[in-house]
Amino acid sequence: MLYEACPTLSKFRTVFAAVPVLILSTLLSGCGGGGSGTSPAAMSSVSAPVSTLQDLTVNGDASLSSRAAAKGLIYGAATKSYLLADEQYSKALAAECGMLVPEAELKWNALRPTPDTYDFARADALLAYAESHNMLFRGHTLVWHEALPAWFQSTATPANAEQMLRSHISTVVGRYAGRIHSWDVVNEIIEPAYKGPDGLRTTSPWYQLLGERYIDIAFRAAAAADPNAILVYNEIWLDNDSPAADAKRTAVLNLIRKLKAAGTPIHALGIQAHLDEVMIGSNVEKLRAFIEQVTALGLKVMITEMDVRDRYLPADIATRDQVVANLYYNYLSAVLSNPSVIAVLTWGLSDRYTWNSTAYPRGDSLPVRPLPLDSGLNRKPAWNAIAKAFDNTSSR
Ligand code: 9MR
Repeated sequence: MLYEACPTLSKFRTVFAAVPVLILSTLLSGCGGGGSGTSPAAMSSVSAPVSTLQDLTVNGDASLSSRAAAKGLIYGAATKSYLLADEQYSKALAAECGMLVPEAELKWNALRPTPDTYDFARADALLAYAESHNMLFRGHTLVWHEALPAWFQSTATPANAEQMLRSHISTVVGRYAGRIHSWDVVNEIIEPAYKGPDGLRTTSPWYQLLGERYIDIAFRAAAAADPNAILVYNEIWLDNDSPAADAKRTAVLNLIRKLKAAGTPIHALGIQAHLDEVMIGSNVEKLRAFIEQVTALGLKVMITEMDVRDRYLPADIATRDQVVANLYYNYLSAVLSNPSVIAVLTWGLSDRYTWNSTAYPRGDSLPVRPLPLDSGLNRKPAWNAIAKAFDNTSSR
């Protein structure tokens, strides 16, 4: 199927009244008379502007996971255990995904009702579902500054934090050892905006309790508990072409170098890829160069939480879906050109269930459309974009 070209310029002008100029110029640059091709966005963009007509036709109706697998790649999605009760949805997960990742069930606040107890019921249910449908399973996440239980703040101290961290990791990773493809050992640990040393996220309780060494402790504890899992450092907001993202990418590279030099068992970088409106005019070449630097340090790369916000896009569904799909396609084509990228996961599968509905709702209250399937579980242009990026990439 070939998707609709740009709607009328007047429509864009009305709807985009509040949108940053960069995005607007990029969108218009694909609309015949609208773009001169010399706007800053057009100049910095290495692939087609997101509003141009891209042919996202794919052959056949094979699933995303089988198209990925044909290239030695993995495709999967995040879900929550209670959503499996939605039979239509759980069938779609089984049909499209070769890997599942729990959106919440393996976080501290889900697993640790009290300092001395664990509740594995929901994580176990998700893993059982994945295994019964021949899907791989990811662990997310052992160390994060968010999603800590209410008791954590009053219980963790500089004196007991190392032991708490070690015993949590050995218990949780040990329980699932041999059944987990990869663990997000540490999540979102760099944030140069806080001006801490080496760009480390100084507001993290783990940093405040243990200093930088919590990172090495966590990786070593995970490796000891499951020597076969791929151990991942998962990070957010690495994608944009902005000074903030430049600083973040630099700090991430420095940290990886430091960890490798210390012999920390880190195997992969997770690039979350929660793409936003800024990414629409972005230079994916920078991202590709960053991935090359990461892989030159001996790490694999996983795209771990991909979705595309549509909060500032026009209400018109065909237009919105086209812009979102083009961004999926441009981004994935760029990152998959590096064969060390081994997996792509979306943060959810269908617009029926997405964190963006509450975190980034649209001003006009229309439902958001950031994922490959619509809320009726039908394949959208974003699905075609992912499928085509997989079809076009080379084998791993
Ligand atoms: O999508 C997740 C949401 O349902 C949870 O309430 C939230 C807190 O646990 O975490 C969200 O997932 C985040 C992920 O764990 C790490 N990267 C950012 C994701 C979106 O906030």
